[in-house]
Amino acid sequence: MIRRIDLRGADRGSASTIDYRAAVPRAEFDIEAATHAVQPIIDAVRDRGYEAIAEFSEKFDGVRVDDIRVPAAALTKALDELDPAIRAGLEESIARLRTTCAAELEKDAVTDLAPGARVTHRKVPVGRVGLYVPGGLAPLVSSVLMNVVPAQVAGVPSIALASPPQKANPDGFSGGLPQPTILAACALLGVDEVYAVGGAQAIAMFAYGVSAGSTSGGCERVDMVTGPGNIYVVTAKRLLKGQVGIDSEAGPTEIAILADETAEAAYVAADLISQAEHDPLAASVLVTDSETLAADVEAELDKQVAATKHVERIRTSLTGAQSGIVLVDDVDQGIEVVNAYAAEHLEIHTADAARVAGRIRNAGAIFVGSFAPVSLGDYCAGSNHVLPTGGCACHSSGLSVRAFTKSIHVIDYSREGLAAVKDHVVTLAEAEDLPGHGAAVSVRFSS
Ligand code: HSO
Ligand code: ZN
Repeated sequence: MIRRIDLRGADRGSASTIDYRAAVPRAEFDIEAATHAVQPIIDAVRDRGYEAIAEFSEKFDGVRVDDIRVPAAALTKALDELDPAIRAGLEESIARLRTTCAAELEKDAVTDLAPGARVTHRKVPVGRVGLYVPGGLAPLVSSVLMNVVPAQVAGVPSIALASPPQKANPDGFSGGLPQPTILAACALLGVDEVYAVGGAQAIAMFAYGVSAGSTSGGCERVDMVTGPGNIYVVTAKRLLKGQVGIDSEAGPTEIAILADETAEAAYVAADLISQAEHDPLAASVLVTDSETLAADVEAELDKQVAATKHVERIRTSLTGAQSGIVLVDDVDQGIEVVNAYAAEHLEIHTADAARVAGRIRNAGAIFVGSFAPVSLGDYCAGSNHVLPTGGCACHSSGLSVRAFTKSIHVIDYSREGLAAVKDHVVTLAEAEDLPGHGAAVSVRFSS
């Protein structure tokens, strides 16, 4: 079912002509096409506020929402009604995330360069953030934690969250609110500003803000939007970047596994399936130097996929052009391939997995050895699961405390400190033909 890509015997080394990035293709994610659909939504929300949002909710989510702000009572009720086992899982996940996030907090860097010459790199949390949590194929309650906890630990004073309104269902759920587990997680985390708004309209709402009106509360604009979403959400973030800060773009999920003959085929197959379960466009890629393992994983996939709940979605993803088993000569070549691919998630199932992990430069997150599956990171490892996709891991990082923190250089020089470098400033300003710059320093020393 899954295709093979054979890179064995390829010309390697510095003169290599193989483009490993192209050898492992990715899902087509046609942002250009989505732009035509998304720009009018953004414009409408900017111009007509919550009335436009209500129209889009009716059109895309199939439900009329008169007030976009979720009432406090709905949050409390959702938490009261939360299954205790789910609550226990969320609490463990929150506790682990808080611990890792606390360790990530950076101190101000204070540097005394000379007498009276101090530069401080001050860390400041972003003032207000809008976190987006998709509903979609699976409502990702874990994404609430992954967005909220680092923002809270960073010290962000104002946090709002948006998630699509659900349709009414026969179990008595009246509709118009985000998925109840998502609301419960917000309540558990103390996030009380929640909006029943999904898709591109949610991102536009955060970027521009909307005023309160006769039937609805408003939403103040935010400084930064984070969180995963479908192609419309990603496109809206790209179009609104600049107007608002964004985290890295999160497209369809990806798992790459680098494995040798020591790997357990059943684990490898299960992990490939786990991420394929997200989306027909999800990518599952195995890179191995073992023909035997490749065959065993293929057999395991046949067996395990048939027994999964979301069999169609998984089959589409595993048989898609974005997934495959890549055969390489040895683990060294495998490392080159996975570094070029820059997967969102990379698992290492090789002898001496920790050493191999140390040679990985590009991955959103690295999972070391047989007992660190991506599912662990999705829920409860203490790491973040909002990670760069589409090869962006070669320049971007996953969500963390740092994503919610900015820094400011504070320059604190006395007369003595300035005197020591004044001639350099004047010379450099003249070299750039900007004598006014030099004069701004000299004036302080002309007696
Ligand atoms: N694997 C997804 C996150 C997720 N999985 C949430 C399950 N729930 C992207 O990293
Ligand atoms: Zn997942």
